[in-house]
Amino acid sequence: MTWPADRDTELFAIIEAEVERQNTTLQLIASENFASPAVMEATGSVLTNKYSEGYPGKRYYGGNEVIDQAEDLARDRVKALFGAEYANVQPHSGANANLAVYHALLEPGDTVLGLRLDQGGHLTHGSPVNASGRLYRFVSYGVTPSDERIDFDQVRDLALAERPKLIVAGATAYPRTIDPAPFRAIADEVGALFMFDAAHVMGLIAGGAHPSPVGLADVVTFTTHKTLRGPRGGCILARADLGPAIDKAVFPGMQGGPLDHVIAAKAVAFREAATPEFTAYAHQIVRNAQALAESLAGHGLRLVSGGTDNHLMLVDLRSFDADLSGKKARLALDRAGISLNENTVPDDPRPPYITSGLRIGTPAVTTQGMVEADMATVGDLVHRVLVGRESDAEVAAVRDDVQALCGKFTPYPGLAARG
Ligand code: DSN
Repeated sequence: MTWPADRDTELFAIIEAEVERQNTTLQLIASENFASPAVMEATGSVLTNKYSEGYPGKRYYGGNEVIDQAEDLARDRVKALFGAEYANVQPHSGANANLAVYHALLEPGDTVLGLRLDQGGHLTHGSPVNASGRLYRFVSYGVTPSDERIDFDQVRDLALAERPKLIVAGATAYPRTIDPAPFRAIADEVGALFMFDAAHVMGLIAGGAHPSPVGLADVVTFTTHKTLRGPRGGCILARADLGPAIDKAVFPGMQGGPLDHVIAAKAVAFREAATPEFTAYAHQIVRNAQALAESLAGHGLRLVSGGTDNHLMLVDLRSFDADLSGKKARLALDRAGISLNENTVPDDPRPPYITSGLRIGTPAVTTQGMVEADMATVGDLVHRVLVGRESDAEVAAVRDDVQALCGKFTPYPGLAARG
């Protein structure tokens, strides 16, 4: 064996720095989580070496008898977890999963309904800068101005007027439960297919904390690394009769060789998500989000829709401090060791790279073991930074308090020295 004998200290020092950052700062990005050691072990396995274009039993390369077992296990586990008829575990990401479904079900130019990006939708739900918006004719629905929840009257009116071939539900920054039932009813009324993009909430669905769209929607797409706490990747569930078209759309339509190491890690995550511990975790994510929302509201911050019933909340900063954009707030919080992202609020007057809001999520801190009382502390820390952002001393003091809090909930204590 002729591996290089010297350790790549340059690169591994960078990884060690990231371990240190994750261990000592607060991760409040709603789409992030801490994967388990078993998920990371599978991701770092020899399965990364294999080429396996095709599907189990129908590959274009030899030597796939072991890989077939891993992919079959992943498919069987995810189907059992969500009660699905069909699964494709190959999408490299949620975006790929969505685009593959469009490729399978639509022709270029077909009409699709999706949630507006600035109201919580995703780039792949028809943004003009995304392939979805360039290839298909997306028409956007939004939230009502009064309660900032999905406007189902508008969804129905648009569906009746536009006669879409597909209706897409799901969001990337929406703090309320999305009930799949009214979407199904509207899709049936106009003869449309119904896809639910459950990327953000699939862990909540696995744990029974949110209603499942599986069985109601024709197709459900999701990522495996958000609330579901698996490796970075995507997945598609669908009615059995749509399976062949979706398989073809993923490979060879959109992707080449699957990431077999990631598929194996998905199998690990699906097993973890089927445990009673994960059910408790999913419910705790929601309780923590509600506790954090309460703390922030108690400090005078306005929450979009007045609160949350999932894993995230959107803070509208405009009434708190007209001068404070989402971007300015995020940069100040970063200096204090609190990671989150700026986000548009409904009908945001600022552009998407500045924004008037913050998106704050609890999946990662809940994995660390934090509970409601800790969320009150986190809310206090966020508020202190927003108020004291011009004072280096105050930001440094919060940074110390963040480190002390994280010291009680270190996600990867064993990794600190290894990288
Ligand atoms: N980037 C993801 C998120 O943060 O929600 C969506 O793709």
